[in-house]
Amino acid sequence: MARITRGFTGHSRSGAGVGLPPGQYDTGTDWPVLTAEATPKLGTDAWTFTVEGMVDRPTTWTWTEIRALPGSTYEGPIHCVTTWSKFGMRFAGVSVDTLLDAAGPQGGATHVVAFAHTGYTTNLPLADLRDGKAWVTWEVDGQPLPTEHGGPARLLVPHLYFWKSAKWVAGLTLLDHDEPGFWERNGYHDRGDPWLEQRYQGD
Ligand SMILES: Nc1nc2c(c(=O)[nH]1)N[C@H]1C(S)=C(S)[C@@H](COP(=O)(O)O)O[C@H]1N2
Ligand SMILES: [Mo]
Repeated sequence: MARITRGFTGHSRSGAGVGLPPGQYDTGTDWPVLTAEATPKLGTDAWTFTVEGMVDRPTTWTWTEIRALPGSTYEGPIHCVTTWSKFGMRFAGVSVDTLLDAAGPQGGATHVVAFAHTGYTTNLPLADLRDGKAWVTWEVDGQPLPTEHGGPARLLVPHLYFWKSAKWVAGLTLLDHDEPGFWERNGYHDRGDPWLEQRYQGD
């Protein structure tokens, strides 16, 4: 079970720290909905998750199959580039490590494009999805993830701005190069580390 380390005051490679990242405010109990697309009618029967591209074993899980994998949880904050942060979130799902290990990333794979059932895409260095830093999640605070927040399941990469956490996630494509996703093509930062305030290209 991966957690944000409490009381950490130093600076890691990602600049992760405790409390509010620069330029953010605490939204309290409110959880804003931000979507550039129409909220889909996506039932669990139609939902699948695929890991493809530069992997030895391209793999697709159905809803039933992915839920049978060993579970993993995240407790901690999320940070949106529109300047709200929300603390004390409790998400449950599966670690992206479990999914990547099953598919077997090839040595040359360095980057990932996460894609959604709705067409949304976002890019990440493969390292940002490794070592207990990312989840596919279907439960929040003990309840099924609401549709407007990406249910049945979304990607969760809480150490980066929340636009990297693709709602209605459909899979990951592993690449040997970086390929900007939807917001990254529209002026947002390639990596999006909230502690380094990487909001827009050039930050
Ligand atoms: N499929 C999809 N995922 C998405 C988006 C989107 O438009 N489509 N918006 C992103 C953005 S910009 C943010 S801030 C978060 C918002 O998640 P929330 O609505 O659950 O707060 O989802 C991200 N994931
Ligand atoms: Mo966002």
